[in-house]
Amino acid sequence: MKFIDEVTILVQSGDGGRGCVSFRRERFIPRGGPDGGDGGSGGSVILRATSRKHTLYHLHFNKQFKAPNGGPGQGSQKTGRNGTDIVIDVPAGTLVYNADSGDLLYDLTHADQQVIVARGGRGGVGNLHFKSSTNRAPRFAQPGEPGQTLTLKLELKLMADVGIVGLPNAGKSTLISAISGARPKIADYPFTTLIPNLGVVQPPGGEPMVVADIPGLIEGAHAGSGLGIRFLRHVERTRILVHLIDAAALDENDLLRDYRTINRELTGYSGDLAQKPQIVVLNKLDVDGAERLADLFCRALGGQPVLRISAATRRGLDPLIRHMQQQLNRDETPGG
Ligand SMILES: Nc1nc2c(ncn2[C@@H]2O[C@H](COP(=O)(O)OP(=O)(O)OP(=O)(O)O)[C@@H](O)[C@H]2O)c(=O)[nH]1
Ligand SMILES: [Mg+2]
Repeated sequence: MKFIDEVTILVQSGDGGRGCVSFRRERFIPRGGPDGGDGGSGGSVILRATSRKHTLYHLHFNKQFKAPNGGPGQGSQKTGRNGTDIVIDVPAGTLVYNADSGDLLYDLTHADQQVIVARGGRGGVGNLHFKSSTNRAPRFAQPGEPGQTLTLKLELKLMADVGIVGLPNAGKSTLISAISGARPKIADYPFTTLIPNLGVVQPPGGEPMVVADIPGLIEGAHAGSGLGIRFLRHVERTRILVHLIDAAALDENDLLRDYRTINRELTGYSGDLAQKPQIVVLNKLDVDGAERLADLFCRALGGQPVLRISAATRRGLDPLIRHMQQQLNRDETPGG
């Protein structure tokens, strides 16, 4: 399945049905009164956020949604049928823009939130309603109200509690697969992972945390190099970051350089990203010599806390998960 995080769709609500002009016809009552029913309302188009979708892929091929019109009113005071609503499921974290004006219309941040993006037209009133003492036999009814047509641009910004950032090959995908059910591709070359992956970490006795593996961050990403800029926007809606650094490097300068490169990219994209609480984590501590580089790196960073793990051998993962929980509890602002 492809990762689609942007799509443009056309939505059309149904027209309201027209009201009916009709008169009662009964035996022995030569001129019955008006009995024209109202038209039914047109169907609406509704967007609903769901936790079962993680991309906008399903909208990539089917981009037009037209809800049915309301049925016309009928004689004998019968109301026309209402057009059924169309419900379009989207992942939580979907922003809805008017594609023509560029205005942000809605932000569906949590599952089960729903909005009517195109409201069905109201049905017209039948001639029954126009009966009065001065006009006992109205020969008119209202037309139905027309539906709305709108072009919407949907943009997904993943909502995750924790974003794992780091240069290619740092071990982000290895880490997310070690702590959650996510199974992204892992390999010994940069740019293995091409799309962000979400996983749920379930700490024993704690709240589940949604974690995102954000690939593609490289030098110059914020200015458009590679795919990084597309994925930086997913970092925007994570609450805290795990900044993962490959400690199986040649010398401690590599570690510092990698660390600063990622921080520069975050700052370059937006001040908000740079301000997010960050847990600095050195990975691949199972490799010979990594411990020594880690010591030097920590010294260079001053007193800042740095965790040491091996995602491959699972060393240090429990303390890391506890740290993530603590940071999230400290930072209670939802959505980030
Ligand atoms: N020795 C050792 N190797 C590791 C560890 N974690 C990851 N690796 C290896 O490092 C390589 C890169 O790991 P990935 O998890 O694919 O790295 P990534 O950060 O997701 O890389 P991209 O998807 O390319 O951005 C793989 O060969 C992993 O097996 C670790 O703790 N120790
Ligand atoms: Mg990866």
